[in-house]
Amino acid sequence: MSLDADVDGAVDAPGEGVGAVDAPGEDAGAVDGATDTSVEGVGDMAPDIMPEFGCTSGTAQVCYTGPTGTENVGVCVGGSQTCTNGAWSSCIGEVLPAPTDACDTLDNNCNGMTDEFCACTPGATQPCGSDVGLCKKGTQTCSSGMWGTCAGGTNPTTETCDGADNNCNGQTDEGCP
Ligand SMILES: [Ca+2]
Ligand SMILES: [Ca+2]
Ligand SMILES: [Ca+2]
Ligand SMILES: [Ca+2]
Repeated sequence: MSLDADVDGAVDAPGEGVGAVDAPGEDAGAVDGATDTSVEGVGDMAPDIMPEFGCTSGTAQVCYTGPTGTENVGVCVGGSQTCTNGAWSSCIGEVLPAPTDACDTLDNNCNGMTDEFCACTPGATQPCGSDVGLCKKGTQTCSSGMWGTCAGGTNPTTETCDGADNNCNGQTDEGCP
């Protein structure tokens, strides 16, 4: 029998799979995070504090349901909710982060950076094109965060034997006899 090679490889693999048990246990802790630390697993049997339930009808409080750290950043602000029949209403008037940051000079996704995905500020202009040979630079304008087409300039043309650099590559009448 020749067992040597097969045995070594088979033993190692199953042991590594045990680590997968950790993941389900972590999910339970997210709901009642404050009570977990001292009592560990036994704490589930003692529902002593439930601060999230119930309210006094007619009262109001500020609220914000966006991700932590985004309130009052960029366009994001909190709202208010009122207590009716012992339950809080939904949060009214809050502004939550947008999925992306539109190119509008505002921090729409509330990450502290304004228009971070935009190449330019709407309405801005810059020179474009080439001023080599017969070419003249034009101007392009920023629209929706992207530079528009180059307008007002002179673009390269096919090189002809006319004493000028028509294709704007820095060489005059290249290829001519
Ligand atoms: Ca923006
Ligand atoms: Ca942003
Ligand atoms: Ca040329
Ligand atoms: Ca030419």
